[in-house]
Amino acid sequence: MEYILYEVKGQYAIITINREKALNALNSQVLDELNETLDNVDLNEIRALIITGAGEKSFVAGADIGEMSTLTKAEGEAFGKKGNDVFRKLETFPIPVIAAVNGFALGGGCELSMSCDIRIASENAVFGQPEVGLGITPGFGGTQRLARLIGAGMAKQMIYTARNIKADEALRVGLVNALYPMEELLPAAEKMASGIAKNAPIAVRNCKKAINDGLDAANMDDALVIEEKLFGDCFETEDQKYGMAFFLDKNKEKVKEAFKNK
Ligand code: DAK
Repeated sequence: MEYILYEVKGQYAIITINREKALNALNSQVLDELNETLDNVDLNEIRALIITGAGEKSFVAGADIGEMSTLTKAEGEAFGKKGNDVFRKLETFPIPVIAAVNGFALGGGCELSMSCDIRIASENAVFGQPEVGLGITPGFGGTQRLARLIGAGMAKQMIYTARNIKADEALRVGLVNALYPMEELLPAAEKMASGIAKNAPIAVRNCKKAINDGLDAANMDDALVIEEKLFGDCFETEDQKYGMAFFLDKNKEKVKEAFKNK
């Protein structure tokens, strides 16, 4: 692959958008390679993903403006669909995805980060949806995900004004969970990913699905039915049997031994 690096680190993996000369802007090839990378993640081994950008200046500075500048209406729609499909794949990916936002996250870059489960950022990060300044709407889910994440009022302000916000404001409005000096960002993401990977994998996956599907449900009653089903689904798994036996049994070593090869 030309623009995507994929590094497995035990039970988690790091995807790096590697197009530093163009501030990791998303052209069709980057989107295709990201899609293929996700298809090839070994879900029997990998329990969490991190997505970041190459270098120390930019996570992703948006969709590739050069490529978009000559698109026809039909091609624009196809490009939007390509991005939407891969971002939705990420959003509904069975395992948690952490965006380690290391600089500019503009347009499609902000949208990419919002398709991830968790966003943490470097102190030099800048977020924004500058599309209306370019004569277009956000096209990779920005109008929908930003409003859901930070509320309609602040999302509308960001999108209508096309004003970028700095990391501290992104933290204040809840667009990111935490800020780190650049050199501490990836280690923090890795610590979080390995912490997630230590927990019961079926339960973690079911939590992601319950939260996502519940947020899309028509009402709280439907949402709670989704949770009930995914809660029930955890029972009779080795993870559930082990987790509860380990808590209840005074002889922890015996429990570890009994479940060693399961
Ligand atoms: N696309 C292509 N190239 C980009 C780029 C981008 N988005 N952002 C930066 N680059 C390239 C620059 O052209 C430059 O290339 P060279 O001139 O060196 O060849 C190189 O990266 C370094 O950038 P700068 O020289 O501009 O660096 P500065 O530090 O001066 O400025 C910047 C950094 C991030 C403030 C600036 O590069 C910038 O404003 N970039 C554009 C940011 C932006 O507007 N991004 C949003 C793009 S719009 C849709 C589908 C998708 C979308 C919408 C609709 N449908 C089909 C419905 C998505 C839209 C977007 O994402």
